[in-house]
Amino acid sequence: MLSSNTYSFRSHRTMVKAVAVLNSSEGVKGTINFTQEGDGPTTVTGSLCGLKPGLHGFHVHALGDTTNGCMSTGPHFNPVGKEHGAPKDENRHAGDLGNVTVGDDGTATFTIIDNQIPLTGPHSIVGRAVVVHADPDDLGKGGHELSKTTGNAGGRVAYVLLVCKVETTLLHPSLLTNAVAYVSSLSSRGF
Ligand SMILES: [Cu+2]
Ligand SMILES: [Zn+2]
Repeated sequence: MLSSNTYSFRSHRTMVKAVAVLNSSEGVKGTINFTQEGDGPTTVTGSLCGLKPGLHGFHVHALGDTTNGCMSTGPHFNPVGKEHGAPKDENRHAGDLGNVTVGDDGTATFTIIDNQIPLTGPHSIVGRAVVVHADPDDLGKGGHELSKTTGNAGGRVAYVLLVCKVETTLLHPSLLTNAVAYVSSLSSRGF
């Protein structure tokens, strides 16, 4: 007989994806994809164009409200009441993703892997806004009066909502092994 322990089909992980499409009156365009597997980190991959070369502050802001353009997206997403900081800092807003680097051709492609921007649960960033700023984020260390709240990253040049959340259930690799074992056990018994 097959034991339920040996052929457990309970283990699976959920893959959640979200996409943000940037479009601004200043001509900034781009697409940013977010992927999270299970309760692991979120991988952010993006490409942007139409920005001036150099560093640009890149954050998740708290509100998905764009009735007043970038300004109504609220402050940096900060569900646990911390100060502004760098992505690797212990003391940072969840929405602090640092800077994106734009090349001389005005484009940027980047990958960010981060533990504080889940796509599910109470601190999910889905439905909030992604904002690209005119200036570099000083990561809380610039000594400016705005360093500890916004990184003094200047105007908000583009924003988007995180939309189109898609969940798919991934088969855990061990399931495949179990399935193969199950099939071979059937055939060995003459099925
Ligand atoms: Cu911002
Ligand atoms: Zn911040």
